Amino acid sequence: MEHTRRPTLIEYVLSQQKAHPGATGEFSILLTQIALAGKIISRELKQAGLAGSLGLSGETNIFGEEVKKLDQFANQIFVRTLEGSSMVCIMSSEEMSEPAEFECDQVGAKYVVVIDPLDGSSNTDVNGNLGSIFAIYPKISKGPRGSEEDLLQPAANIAAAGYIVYGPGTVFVYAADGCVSGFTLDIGYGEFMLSHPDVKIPHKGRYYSVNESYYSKWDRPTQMFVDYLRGTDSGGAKPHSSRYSGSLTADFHRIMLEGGVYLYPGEIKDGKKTSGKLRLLYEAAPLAYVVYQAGGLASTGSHRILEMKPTDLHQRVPLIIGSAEDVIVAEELNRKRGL
Ligand code: FBP
Repeated sequence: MEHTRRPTLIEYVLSQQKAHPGATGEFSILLTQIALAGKIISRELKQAGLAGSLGLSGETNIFGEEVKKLDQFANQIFVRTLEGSSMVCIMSSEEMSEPAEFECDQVGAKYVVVIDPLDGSSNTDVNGNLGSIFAIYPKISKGPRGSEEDLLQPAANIAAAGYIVYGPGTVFVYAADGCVSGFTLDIGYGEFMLSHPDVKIPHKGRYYSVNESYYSKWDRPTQMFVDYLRGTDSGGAKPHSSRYSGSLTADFHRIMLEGGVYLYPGEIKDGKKTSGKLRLLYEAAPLAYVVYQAGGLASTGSHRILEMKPTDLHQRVPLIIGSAEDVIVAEELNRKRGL
């Protein structure tokens, strides 16, 4: 009897690379380096309660947020792993106020990476789902060194993007060349094995993920959209079911597989609408690229995330992301209410 087995991540990436005759393999190595960081973080999370890595680090970041030990650990692992790849000239992280530049010579590092090393910080100490989010851009600036110009590119320029979910299992999902594929970590092999080939998000969804405790602070179109999702104002359409885990990555993964919409809207403060909590570069743009490759959409309500040109490394944006039909309902409500 012939024993077949699933391809590993590197085998799959190399098979996809055949579609690019000029490819040098650097991109494949970089993707597997990011997966390596995910394996190291996954192992640390699984024993964090025993290893003393739960709780606060005692430090505060430039946004005045208290930094968790695991946030710091995850960030350090990504910095070290990306530097070690010698494929990256500059990287930026949600956990770092300034980008990190890596030694690179004339010919070397032609990639730029942005990351949210550990998403879902409120879940770290309660064994809740967590995630990492990444995007890889080509270097566009002249000269050997990377610059802010390389980091502030629109998501449409992304070469590949993805996320890692740390839940009951650890799943690595990446999008490139119009295809989204998922790999589950086989802890026996220590390898990510293909488990979700060619993911396509359902056009219309079953679930919605939003922190409804902010309802009173939202503008009218946002409230009307959530009323529609709840079925209280959907003209009899079957309501979506509410799921909010505290981790964008975990909620997004469910929506990618089963359809629906995640939103983190802005709030009305002093008559003005804020930009919400999520970062364009590290959260919204990478996931917008992934959902788009799978047939979904990502919007601020009035602008498509993929077309947005970032103006600041830590810029925040309202986010509505998921099944195309659901996102379009939200955009239409915004358009109708003239916002
Ligand atoms: P972090 O990257 O700091 O974790 O922030 C993002 C996030 O944790 C999302 O994963 C999650 O959906 C949301 O914020 C939860 O925010 P809130 O507690 O305001 O609902």
